[in-house]
Amino acid sequence: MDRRTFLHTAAASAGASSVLRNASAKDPKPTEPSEMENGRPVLNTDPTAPNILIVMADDLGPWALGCTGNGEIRTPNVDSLAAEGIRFTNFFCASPVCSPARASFLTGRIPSQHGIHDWIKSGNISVDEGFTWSGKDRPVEYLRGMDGFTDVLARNGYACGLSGKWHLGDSARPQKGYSYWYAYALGGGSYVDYHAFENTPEMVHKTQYVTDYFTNNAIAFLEQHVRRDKRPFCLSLHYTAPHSPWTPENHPQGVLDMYANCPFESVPSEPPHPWGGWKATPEQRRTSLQGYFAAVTAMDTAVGRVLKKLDDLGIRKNTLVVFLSDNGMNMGHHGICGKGNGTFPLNMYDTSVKIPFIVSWPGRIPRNAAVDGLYCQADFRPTILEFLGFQNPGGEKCPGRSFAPVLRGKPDGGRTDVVVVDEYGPVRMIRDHEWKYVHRYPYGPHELYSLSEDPGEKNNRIDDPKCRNTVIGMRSRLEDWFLQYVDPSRDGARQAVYGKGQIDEVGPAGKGRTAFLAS
Ligand SMILES: [Ca+2]
Repeated sequence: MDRRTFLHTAAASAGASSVLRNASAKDPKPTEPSEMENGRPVLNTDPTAPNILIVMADDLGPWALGCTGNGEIRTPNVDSLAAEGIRFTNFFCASPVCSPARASFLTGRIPSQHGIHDWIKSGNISVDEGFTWSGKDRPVEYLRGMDGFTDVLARNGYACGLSGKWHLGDSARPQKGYSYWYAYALGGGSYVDYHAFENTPEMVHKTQYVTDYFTNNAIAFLEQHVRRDKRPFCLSLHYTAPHSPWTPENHPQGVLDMYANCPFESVPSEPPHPWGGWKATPEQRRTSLQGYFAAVTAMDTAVGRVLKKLDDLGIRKNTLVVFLSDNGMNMGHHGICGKGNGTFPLNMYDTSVKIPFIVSWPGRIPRNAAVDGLYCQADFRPTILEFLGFQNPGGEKCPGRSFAPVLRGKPDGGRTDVVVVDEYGPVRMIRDHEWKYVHRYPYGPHELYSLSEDPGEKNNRIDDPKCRNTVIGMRSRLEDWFLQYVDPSRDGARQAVYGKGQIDEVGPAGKGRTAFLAS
């Protein structure tokens, strides 16, 4: 079972067509890989085409970082990224669960455009043994035919590498322009007993602490790259931390010990939510929080290793670093353990939909800045492509809006009437600075919160006569917005998404097969 050969052949998916940069920027100038020059590393020093490092955490709520005010958790390296860059205080996932959010970040499409509406339970890998969550499994390339921003980067001369979690189907196959593919086989699981792909379709069994494994592969990419390749790179380092499991055998004792006496006063302990909330004993709560905090700190230490490697290789000054999570997380907030699917009906609390988002490029973008504008993952693709001077093919059909001016230290002129929209199957949310409205198709229950008066979202005003016009107005904006962008064949409002996993494609591609599990 350690090693298994697959029948299908991995193939890089970078397309051949060229993409023009915006007229205001320089012409496309893909460069070819080259050998070391006189035994010294060949470094990309072109400030108009910086290297990009994307560090994505898994289920990391913004509340679980020192730089957001948590005095109990230790995250000095992420805190230093924030201190030397921009921290976004109102950044939202496109859907509060792993796979849909990751797909939206990559493609700029909302779930009702890309068709991934729940965490992918089946379609990750090809195995006959029943060791996956769904028993036997076969690969499904859920984003087949859709461009990621990494495809655009690859076509414009970037070397793209992935180390870590993929969780968008067919994990053995390099996709979306990545030519270095060290992918975690499933979406999550044990930190010390798991499978991965190491640039080949042959799966390997690993027992190294997974956070260190991803980090080592990321560092290997950096070392290999500067030895032989002067092209800019985009390295996606996707941790599974701090996603469960949080039991002691999954994390290093040394980092667990750091929290042995932690009171965990930074995390609310609320009565179990009526929709299937967290019924933990005090001992279970402590074990889970200790493991969660340990997973965060171990990841932070690993991030520090990667940043030091950038320094040691002399490339930090020309590398844009982005740190984010795929979705938010409740660890007792609202009496929930989990994110959007921590309850049923699925929830859209800020703790589920708000994510940490930090961008750092010392000397090039503002430092120690906090930006409170409303942004979401679908904005990243247009932002990074505009920032680099590339066109965004298909962008006009997607809702994302570039916030590249913010990275340049300029006021962000648009979005005075900001709308951030989230969706998880038939549950949709619209939010501005003042109000949040949640609509559940077709029967409800619906919710309305005054975020200025009730930031904890405790008082549902949906039936308050004083709020009738607010409900009507926000519902209308929500429906208009989705009508503008939804692909009817992939419309989440029509899908019975339970938060228990997606096992097949939706719409015509699924040919009538069941796509979502109910239990
Ligand atoms: Ca996640």
